[in-house]
Amino acid sequence: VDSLLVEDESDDKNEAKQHKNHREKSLIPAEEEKAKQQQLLTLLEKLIIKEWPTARLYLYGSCANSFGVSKSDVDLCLVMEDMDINKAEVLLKLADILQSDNLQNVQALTRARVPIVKLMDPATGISCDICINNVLAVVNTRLLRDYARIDMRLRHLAFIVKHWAKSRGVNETYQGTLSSYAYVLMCIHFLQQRRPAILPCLQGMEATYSVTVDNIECAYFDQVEKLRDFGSHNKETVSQLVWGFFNYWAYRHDYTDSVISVRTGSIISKREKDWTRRIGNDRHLICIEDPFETSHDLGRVVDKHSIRVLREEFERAAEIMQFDPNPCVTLFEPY
Ligand code: 3AT
Ligand code: MG
Repeated sequence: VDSLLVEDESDDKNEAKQHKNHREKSLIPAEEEKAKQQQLLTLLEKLIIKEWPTARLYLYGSCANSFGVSKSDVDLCLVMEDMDINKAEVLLKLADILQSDNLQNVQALTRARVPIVKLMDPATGISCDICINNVLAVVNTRLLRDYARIDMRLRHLAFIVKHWAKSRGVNETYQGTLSSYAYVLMCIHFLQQRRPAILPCLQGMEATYSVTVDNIECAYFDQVEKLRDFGSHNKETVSQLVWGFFNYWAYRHDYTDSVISVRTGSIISKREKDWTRRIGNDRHLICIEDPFETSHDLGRVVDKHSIRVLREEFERAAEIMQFDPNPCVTLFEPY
C-alpha cells in the first residue's frame, strides 16, 4: 500500500532515484505532470479568450480536487457570463478553434448528459474534456479539495478505494456502478463517522465561503488550515481505515433505510428524502446525497443487478483485508 502512495518530494540524489522507481508505480502524480497540465491550461485559455474575452476556464474533477491519480484526464469547465447561451453552438465553435490550433482527436459531444468537447494535446500527451457552465462541479471540487487538506488519511484512503474500484470494474456509471466522485464522498462520510472523528462536517460549521450557483446556496467553513489537528485523537492507520471502509459497506451499512450525507456529517433516512421507492429510472438502492445539490442521489445509477455486483465486491474486499496476508495484490486483481 505504501508504494502506491509515494509523494514526489525527495532532494537527495540516491533517494530521488529510489523514489523514481517507486513513483513509476505510485498513484500520486509527479510535479512534472502538474506542470504539463498547467501548460495545457495556459494554451487553452489563450485560445478561448481570443474568441470569448470575458470567459474563464476552471480546472475541476480529480486534477483539482487532489484525488487525481497519475495520468488521469483533465476536466475543464468553461464559464461564460451569459447563462442563456446555446451550449451546443459554443461547443461546436470551440471544437473548430481547437482543431485549427493542431490539437488532436477533437470531438464535440453535444448530446451527452453533460455536453463536452474532447481533445488530446500532442505537446503534453494529455487528454482533456471541456464542459460549459457546470459551476456546481467547480464548487464541489473545491469542497473535496478542502476536506483533503484537513487530514492526509482521506487522500490516501480515497486513492486506494479509487484504484480498487477501477481495477475491479466498479467505477463505470454507464454500467450502473459508482463515479469517482461518489467514492470520494463515501470516504469523507466514513471518516466523519469514525470515533473519534477524523474529519469534521464543514457544511455544519460557520460558513466562511459562500456562493450561489443555479439557485443553490453553497456554503461551508473553508479555513481548513485551522483544522489540521482535528483528527489527531484518532490514531488509526490507513490500512485499518481501508479495512474499516470495506467492512462498513459490506456488513454495516443499512441499505434499506440509510442515506449517507456529507452535508450533515451523518446518516439520514430515505424517508426524510422521499427516496423510498423507484421513480422513473432512479431506484435509490444505495443512497449518497450530493453535498450541494441535495435532491441528487449519486447512487441513482445503481440498478438491481449492479447493486449485487457492488455489494459482492465490498464483501470480497472486506474478506481480503481481514484474512489475506498480502492484500495489496489480491485487492486490486483485475476482475
Ligand atoms: P477520475 O480520476 O477522473 O476517475 P474525478 O474526480 O475526475 O475522477 P469524475 O471524472 O467522476 O471524477 O468527475 C469529474 C468531476 O465532476 C468530479 C465532480 O466535481 C463532478 N461530478 C462528477 N459526477 C458528478 C455528479 N453525479 N454530480 C455532480 N458532480 C459530479
Ligand atoms: Mg476525471
